Amino acid sequence: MSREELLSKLAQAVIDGEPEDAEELAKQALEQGLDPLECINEGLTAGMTRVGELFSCGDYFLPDLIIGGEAMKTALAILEPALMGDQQRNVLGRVVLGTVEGDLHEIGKTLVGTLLTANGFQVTDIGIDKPAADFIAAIKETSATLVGASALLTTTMTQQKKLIEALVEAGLRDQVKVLVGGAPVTATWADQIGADGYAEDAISAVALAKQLVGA
Ligand code: B1M
Repeated sequence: MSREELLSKLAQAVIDGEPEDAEELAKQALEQGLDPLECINEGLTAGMTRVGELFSCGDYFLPDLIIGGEAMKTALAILEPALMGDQQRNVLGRVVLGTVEGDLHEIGKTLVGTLLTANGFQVTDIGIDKPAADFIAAIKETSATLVGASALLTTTMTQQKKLIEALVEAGLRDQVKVLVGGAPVTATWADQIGADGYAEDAISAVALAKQLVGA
């Protein structure tokens, strides 16, 4: 199968919500020497974007989002270890990463964590639907100097602001740089809430994280 065909089939497996196909295609892609990051961006994420569009226009419903997410996660489980091949030995910085309270979207956040880890950061992923208090507890526990908050809903973006306010209240704002991201998040929003940076995708999150910790 050609590269284009494989990427298109990976996207289709997510659109159709077929985890087994997605897994098989991901394995095949690696066997054929495709770049795992290209498979994620041009295959799986392209499929997920289409799922979102179909949901927006009313052709897809919640179960379609769930099964599309499952298909993407199954393929990521095959592709992400291949990304880790580039892992460096020196720890560039300690990061606490999570999806904010009220938000159950985990795929983008996890991808950001994987690429940060692959590029030398020590990542504590606290998971999804996490209140500011959980981020703060993890920052204290790990002495992290960077915190990443993901939000995929316009209604949960405000939790990123609450996190920054809670960091100030806890006296930790000077200790940690705050990185925000997620589909509805913008650089303007990041500025508005006093975050240190906004990244549009996982690759730019790594570049920004390096910049923020001075690596
Ligand atoms: Co939901 N959902 N969802 N969903 N979902 C969206 C986000 C939506 C845009 C779909 C749509 O309407 N077109 C819409 C939000 C509208 C809005 O508020 N603007 C939406 C909705 C409405 C909902 C529900 C409310 C639906 C309902 O119940 N009626 C509900 C809310 C549940 C909740 O969170 N409380 C809901 C539920 C779900 C599922 C749980 C079923 C499922 C997630 C499954 C899972 O994560 N295990 C799901 C899915 C799959 C989606 C879409 C289709 C795909 C999200 C995804 O995984 N994308 C999504 C539509 C879309 O985004 N096109 C949608 C792939 C992933 C790689 O990209 O997450 O954007 P993304 O991450 C990127 C960047 O954003 C960035 O880097 C990542 C990698 O490049 N990034 C960061 C992300 N976090 C970052 C953090 C950083 C830096 C960069 O620094 C810290």
